[in-house]
Amino acid sequence: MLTNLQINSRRLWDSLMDTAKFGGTDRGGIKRLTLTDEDKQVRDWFKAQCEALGCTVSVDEVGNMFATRPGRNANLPPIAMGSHLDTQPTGGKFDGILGVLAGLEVLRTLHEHEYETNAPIEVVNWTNEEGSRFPPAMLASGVFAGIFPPEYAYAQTDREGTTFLSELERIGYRGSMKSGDHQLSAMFELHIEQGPILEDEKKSIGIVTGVQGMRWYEINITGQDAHTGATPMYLRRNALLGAARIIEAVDAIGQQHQPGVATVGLIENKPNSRNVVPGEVFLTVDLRHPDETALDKMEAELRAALKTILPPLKLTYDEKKIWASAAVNFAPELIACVRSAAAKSGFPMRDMVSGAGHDAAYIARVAPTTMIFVPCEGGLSHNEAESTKPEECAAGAQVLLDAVLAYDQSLAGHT
Ligand code: HGY
Ligand code: MN
Ligand code: MN
Repeated sequence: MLTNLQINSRRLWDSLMDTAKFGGTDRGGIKRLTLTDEDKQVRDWFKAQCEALGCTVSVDEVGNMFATRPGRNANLPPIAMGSHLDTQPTGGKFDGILGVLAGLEVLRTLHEHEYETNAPIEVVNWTNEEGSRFPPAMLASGVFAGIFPPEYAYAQTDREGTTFLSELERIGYRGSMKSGDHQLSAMFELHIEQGPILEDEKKSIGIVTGVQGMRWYEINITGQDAHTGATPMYLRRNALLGAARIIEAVDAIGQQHQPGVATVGLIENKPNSRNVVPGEVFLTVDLRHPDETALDKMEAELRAALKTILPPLKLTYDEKKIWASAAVNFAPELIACVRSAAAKSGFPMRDMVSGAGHDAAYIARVAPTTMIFVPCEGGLSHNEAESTKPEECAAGAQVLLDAVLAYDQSLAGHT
């Protein structure tokens, strides 16, 4: 039986707007890279808000935060609502943040109505979902799911050579709890869609059935620094020219394998001087597709492109795959809870697979997991102009509350 508890839309929106000041940019976005001072500020705020509700907040060895509200049956592992508070360098106010703050709104709603659940209910802030500062993405949920050992995360460095561990310790969020020891009954992740489908179809709720496969590569291209005035064209070994042709080839791979996507997102050109023929380029490639076989083909075509394009330009290169997250399907019993919750409120909905990666993709390997999407304006995300409406956030939070309580009721009688 579904309850009549209603989340407080105004309170949720105020929290979203208030916390946007932690790393807020003058273009209305958020720059809150993982494990920076700004990340610490929002973590401290989140911890205080949850403790004020009587929750215990525990932190694991890679900084994942678990704010737990007790339930009737302490033997049941918590039902989690999780996402991330770190952002891209030019991030928006909602990517990840909506999922954590909507979870907080659910806790606040349960608290003010003194509603007792069967299982403990918790909100999780997963460290370094973005993978922008310390690759790969979803790093700490990956440690929790046993994909990466904690030492792998600790050793990751940003482009300045600073390690994940040194920053985790510096901001005081290296917890003592072993990551992954903390069992979960389930995890629900609310997130903006970060694409245009829901808005285009005027749907309020995305019933997310899974996440597509994703792979990241790092490529170094080596030529020779030379004088732009004195070096004839036929004698050049121009690494940036090679990079330009690889960028074109990567885009062509994405075009040919739609709905797959392919992107060069990060490039470093050295020495990056206006009168030096560039001798070295570092670039990254991001390939994604719902089907792993198609991803294999895209990967093979990337490697073939490197082999055919660079040697004729007298360039050498090295390429390494630094990350692969296989396509994942979510738990049917949780998807059913989301569907019934959306139906209860009469929200128009549609099933979909996530194009973006999320912590839920890894948590699904160790606990029943699913996601809920809400639309964002123009499908824009990873952009300071990212936005959505209070009523969209409220609809997502209401469905999150009702889905969690529906699942909690299904656990009644479980010991
Ligand atoms: O890369 C992703 O899809 C996620 O935003 N980290
Ligand atoms: Mn996200
Ligand atoms: Mn993101």
